[in-house]
Amino acid sequence: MSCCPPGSAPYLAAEHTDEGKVGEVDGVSYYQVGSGEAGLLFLPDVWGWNGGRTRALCDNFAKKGMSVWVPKTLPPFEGGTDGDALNPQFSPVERGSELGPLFKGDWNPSKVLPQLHKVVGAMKAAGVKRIATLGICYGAWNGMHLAAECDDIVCGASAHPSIHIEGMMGGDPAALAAKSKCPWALFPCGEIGGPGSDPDMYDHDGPLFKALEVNFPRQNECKRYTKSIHGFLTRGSIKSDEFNAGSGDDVKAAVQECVGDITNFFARNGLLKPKLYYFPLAGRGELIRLIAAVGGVEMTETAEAPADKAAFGSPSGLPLLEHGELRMSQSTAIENYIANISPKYRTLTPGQVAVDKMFQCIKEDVGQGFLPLIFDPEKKKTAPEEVPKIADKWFPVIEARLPADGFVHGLDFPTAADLVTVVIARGYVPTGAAFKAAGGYELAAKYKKLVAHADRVAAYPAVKEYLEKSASMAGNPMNL
Ligand SMILES: N[C@@H](CCC(=O)N[C@@H](CS)C(=O)NCC(=O)O)C(=O)O
Repeated sequence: MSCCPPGSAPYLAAEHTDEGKVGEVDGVSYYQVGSGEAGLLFLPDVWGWNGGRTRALCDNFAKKGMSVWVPKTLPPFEGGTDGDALNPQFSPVERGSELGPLFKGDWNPSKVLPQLHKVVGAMKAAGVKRIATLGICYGAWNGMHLAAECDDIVCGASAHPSIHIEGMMGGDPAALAAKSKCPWALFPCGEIGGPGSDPDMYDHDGPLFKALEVNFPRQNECKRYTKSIHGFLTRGSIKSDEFNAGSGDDVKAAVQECVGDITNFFARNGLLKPKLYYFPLAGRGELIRLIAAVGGVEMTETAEAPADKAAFGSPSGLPLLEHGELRMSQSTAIENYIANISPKYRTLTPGQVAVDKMFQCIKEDVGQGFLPLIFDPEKKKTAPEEVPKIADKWFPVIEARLPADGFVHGLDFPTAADLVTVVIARGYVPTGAAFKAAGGYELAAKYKKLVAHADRVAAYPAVKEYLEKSASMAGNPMNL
């Protein structure tokens, strides 16, 4: 849940001034805001490209680092909204039966998808490299059809999905979902069977969700907004003279929560890059960097700490991580998060993940032992006796778990457990500096297996490439 109090997000205001511009590609108009490689194709509800708070939401997603595009695809009905879809006063609660002919006719995906493909082309031409779709109600029906035929979509999300229109048109929504080429996050509304609710096909036990899980196991998400009604994200608590899907501060709070859920799902699926805050040295950051490099997660990094570390859950220390709306601290937790979202590490078993975590914690214990010996001038004097003691306490434990050949889990790629050995054997802060303080402790002389394992891991192509570029592994900005 967002930490902001209800009403504070600018997209919740009744009035909104668009921050983007209108463009056109091959006869299809669109609203566009934001820039960069992360593209969001916003597929609106039955009020179209300028309905409710659609553009306010889009402007907000743009501020999170997305290039947002909203196609205008529907011939207007009774004047529409800004020339698209339904007019703002149209009530689907009272007149829902009038929508069927539109869904069968000009609003059918067979008419809409060719237009969406043109906008996807324009997005790519503008430099977008990764595309997520956000389908609102009816828009999710188009989104699911697009996800079945378009290889460019990395993930889809939907608030109050109406993919069940596929069933109303004689098709099978689950069969459609089974064709999706990407995972989805679904946010249906209401108590199942209650007023303003979405059907249970979207829930974890529902046929549509299960169909998505076949090709993307454990990558799909569903969270039911039981206290909100269908339509709340774009039309809850909007201008009073328009059709409203619920009203009041609770609805606004749910909108903020849902925007956060959508953003974080997009982030986890590679649309947005995580940002690491850490010093240019190994310390508690190097394993995070290595896991990202081998796991296939592109990260950005800065040594400039944010003003509000408390928002990350840290009283003062780094590393910190920012991803989507996620703000977090604690190196081991960050290592776990990056491994969790890594495409490479998706198939690790709970047992393998647990052993990786064990190695990560041992690395932290080793660090806790060495850090005072390199930073505290008095304790530094004891390094010649203390460093071998710490080494003899922990390194035999590590060596006992290392294979004579290959990697810890017997896979053809190294995981966090293997990468820990590289951080210990090659990182300057704290191990290299502690060895120096001890008068030149020779790790390779006593712990040959550990060093040989680190060498093997360092030769793995992604690690090798990382080490060739890394300034932090040997980084010593404090002259230790
Ligand atoms: N338990 C925390 C410890 C964080 C920590 O102590 N970080 C050190 C650098 S490795 C730091 O920033 N110290 C300065 C400070 O706390 O202000 C973690 O694992 O991330």
